[in-house]
Amino acid sequence: MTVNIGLIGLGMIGRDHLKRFRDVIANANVTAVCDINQAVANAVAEEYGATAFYDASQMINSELVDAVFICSIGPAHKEQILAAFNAGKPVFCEKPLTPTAAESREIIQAEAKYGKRLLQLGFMRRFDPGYLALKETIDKGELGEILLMHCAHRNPSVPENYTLEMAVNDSATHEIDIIRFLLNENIVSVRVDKPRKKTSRACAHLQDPLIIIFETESGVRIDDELFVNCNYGYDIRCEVIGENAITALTEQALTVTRSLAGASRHIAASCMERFATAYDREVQNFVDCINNGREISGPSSWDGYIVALVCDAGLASLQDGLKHNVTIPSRPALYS
Ligand code: NAD
Ligand code: ISE
Repeated sequence: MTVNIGLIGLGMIGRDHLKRFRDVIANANVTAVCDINQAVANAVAEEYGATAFYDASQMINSELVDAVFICSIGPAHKEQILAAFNAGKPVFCEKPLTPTAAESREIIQAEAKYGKRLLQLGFMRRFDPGYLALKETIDKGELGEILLMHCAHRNPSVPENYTLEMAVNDSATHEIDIIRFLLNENIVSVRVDKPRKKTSRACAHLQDPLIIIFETESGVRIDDELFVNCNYGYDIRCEVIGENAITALTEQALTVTRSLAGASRHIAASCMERFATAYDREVQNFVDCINNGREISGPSSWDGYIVALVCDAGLASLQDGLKHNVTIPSRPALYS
């Protein structure tokens, strides 16, 4: 069977996923595309042989669409997810689930009312071979008791409309999710530290870099460097410090070049390059669940809700510099 996909939001990641559906993903076809920018919707529809829509709810309810793929901006997610749930259609949504935990809670309630999982969230790092290898090492107990983690999230640059808050609820969201995934426990406190020095490359409204300190239920302390104008490339780092051993993501390049300049490795230029395999796998998982009649799997609305709770605390800390605790509600059976 071929799943007919309706894709909403034809910006940077939306177009990357469109190419993926065309070139990589099996058993799916993008039949409809939607963007509030009508010129963009028309041009992309023509390029991909899809039907153009300018209103998400019309596209979601169209017979052309079996499943909904949301790549619009965060503030538009809630309404589009709820429309897909109302139509009983499976939905893949790019992170964040929603910009606030209160909105995410509405999604949890709506999915619970439906009675089974309908949503996969775009936390693609859970499909990345490097992070999966880290998780395997941790789960085997090779490190002993985990004590610390050091993370870095470096982007070469960000556009002018990237706000200080986005360092927490757009970029650090990825670490917040992957920390829970790797350590099998929740984050219980957050503190955002604003170093006195900032890069001259950042816009005036940004403090860049930032350091975020997380603590988990068992007391693992994690520092996350958010440096979104690092200039040299898209560089994601993660080192886990255990009592017996230490493990870390390696450089992602598969080769080393030796020359008169010394030994060098290629560094990815963007998330699309760094996480290409992870994106391919997460999207194929979504399509396969639908095709095989399985309940949707992978990162859930619940994961998105918990991340949003941590982000809310992070945003509060961004204001006052203090440590903010996160209270984690008990997990409904639907997400066990
Ligand atoms: P973008 O600004 O490049 O594109 C967003 C598109 O959505 C624009 O074309 C805009 O016109 C359209 N849009 C906005 N509101 C809409 C609405 N109500 N209905 C239909 N279309 C609408 O943004 P982007 O960088 O592509 O990011 C999109 C989403 O993907 C965000 O949630 C972002 O956090 C996420 N994202 C995830 C990753 C990842 O690594 N998983 C990477 C980049 C972006
Ligand atoms: C962007 O939205 C992403 O999700 C990227 O993966 C992340 O690295 C970047 O900082 C975000 O702005």
